[in-house]
Amino acid sequence: DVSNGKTNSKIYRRIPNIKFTKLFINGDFVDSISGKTFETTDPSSEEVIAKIAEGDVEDVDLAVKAARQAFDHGSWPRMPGCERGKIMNKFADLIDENLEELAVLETIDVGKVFSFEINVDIPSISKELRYFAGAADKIHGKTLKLSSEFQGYTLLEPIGVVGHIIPWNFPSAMFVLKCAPSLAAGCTMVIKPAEQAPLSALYLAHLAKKAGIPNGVINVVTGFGHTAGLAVASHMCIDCVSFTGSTEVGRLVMQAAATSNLKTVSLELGGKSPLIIFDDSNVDQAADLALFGSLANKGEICVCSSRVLVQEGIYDKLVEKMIEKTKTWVVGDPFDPSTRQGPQVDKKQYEKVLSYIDSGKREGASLLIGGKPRREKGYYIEPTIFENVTDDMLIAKDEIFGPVMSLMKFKTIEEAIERANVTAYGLAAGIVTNDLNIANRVSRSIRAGIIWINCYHNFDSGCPIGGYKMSGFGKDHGMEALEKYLKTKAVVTPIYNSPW
Ligand code: TXE
Repeated sequence: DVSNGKTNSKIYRRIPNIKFTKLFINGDFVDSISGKTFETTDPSSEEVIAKIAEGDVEDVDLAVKAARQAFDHGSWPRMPGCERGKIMNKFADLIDENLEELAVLETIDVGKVFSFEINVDIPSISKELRYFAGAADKIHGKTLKLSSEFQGYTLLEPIGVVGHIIPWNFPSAMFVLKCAPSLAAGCTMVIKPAEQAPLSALYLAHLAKKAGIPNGVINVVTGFGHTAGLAVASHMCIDCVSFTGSTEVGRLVMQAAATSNLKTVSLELGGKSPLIIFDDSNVDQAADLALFGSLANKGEICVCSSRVLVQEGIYDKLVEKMIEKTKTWVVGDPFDPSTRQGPQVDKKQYEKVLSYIDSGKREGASLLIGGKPRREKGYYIEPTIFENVTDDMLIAKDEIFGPVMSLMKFKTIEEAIERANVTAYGLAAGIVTNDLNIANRVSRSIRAGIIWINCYHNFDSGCPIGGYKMSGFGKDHGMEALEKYLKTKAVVTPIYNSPW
């Protein structure tokens, strides 16, 4: 029983089973051309887990050549969609068969809670593959009636070689989120995982090969952002780059695309999402949603509800309930089944979060609970709630990406809408109310890519997600994701003596 207590947690720690540490290019695991490696560490122990091949410009170039060859001359884009779907389903089966191993890798590399990985996160990625496997043979264009002498039709063709640059907060999920729709479309790809969390990407590449995805279709170049990542964004033979990460780097990716070959770009960037709790809400449920929305995955989720706007009538009761619940929110060993929150991914993120906590104090917000590192070893931070947060404070404006909630009190629905929208971001929002009219009005008034009503962090392969404003553009999940990886070609021909 993998979710059964500390005994198992110790067993898993002793056998991290790191089988894949090299670049995956054209179906083989290879050293980087420079021979350089970098270390990936366990954020709960601060110990090095493995040395990983450090890819750079030349390695990206090799990977792109393999992907280009597989696209221009290989079988993947040319095989019937149902055949691609069959192989993708096999890939999904292999993920299910290797659930524990993947969950362990995520927990060790990122500090993610093991029980969540094995029960929710990793199972969701095989579902994602199956969703897009089913779409692979349903990619159709349109017939066009142009005029009496001409007819036309559109072909939806795979866009070509795709560069996927992914972050570390959901390494497996991001890998599949990006590769599943692009595989279904018939694209080939180079994936650049985040340097903080390369292990599961290499493991997934191995499973993809085992499933029968042809060599060169998926290539994985581990390495750093300013070298390997930038090389992907600026490569002349990549047709499309799909990026998830910080807004700052999103700009660089777009610049690199613009100054190289004008590849298409999609960006899923930062957020500062509001959760709006109205007076009529059930206090207990609202408190649970607020904590889950803000603290899940240690706040390392782009859609986290880091701003919680609470109507004045329910405010005091809600605060009391949240403090009570936060006290029972277990921070600690991510392998322990009672743990709700593991360590932040690395020292840089840990220090970033602590510095935002300091800035909140300096700018005059009141610290309700938390605010300190949790342990001597490991990058643990207490779940932290500030109140009396004003819209101009840094903790209300910037993406903190840690377990820090900012509470704000509001009076009217108009004020809630205005303050919810005051941010430069527009990734997600949540509404807690039993009043359908409020829910409808607010959900249409907020400029964000997904609105959760009486729920939060609800993701589904069929439900598109992606931002408004500075949270980026282009969707992941859903048929909208598939569209990113397709190009429309119009074909026109004269038609003689048409009766219509
Ligand atoms: O992100 P980066 P970091 C936010 C979050 C976090 C902050 C910094 O606020 O605290 O970003 O995290 C690659 N050209 N998000 O530094 O740098 C990099 O190697 C091309 C939100 O980890 O944006 C990695 O693979 N690529 C987010 C990926 O970009 C470059 C999830 C993301 O790293 C590059 C993660 C460059 N010049 C962080 N520089 C979300 N939206 O979910 C870096 N990379």
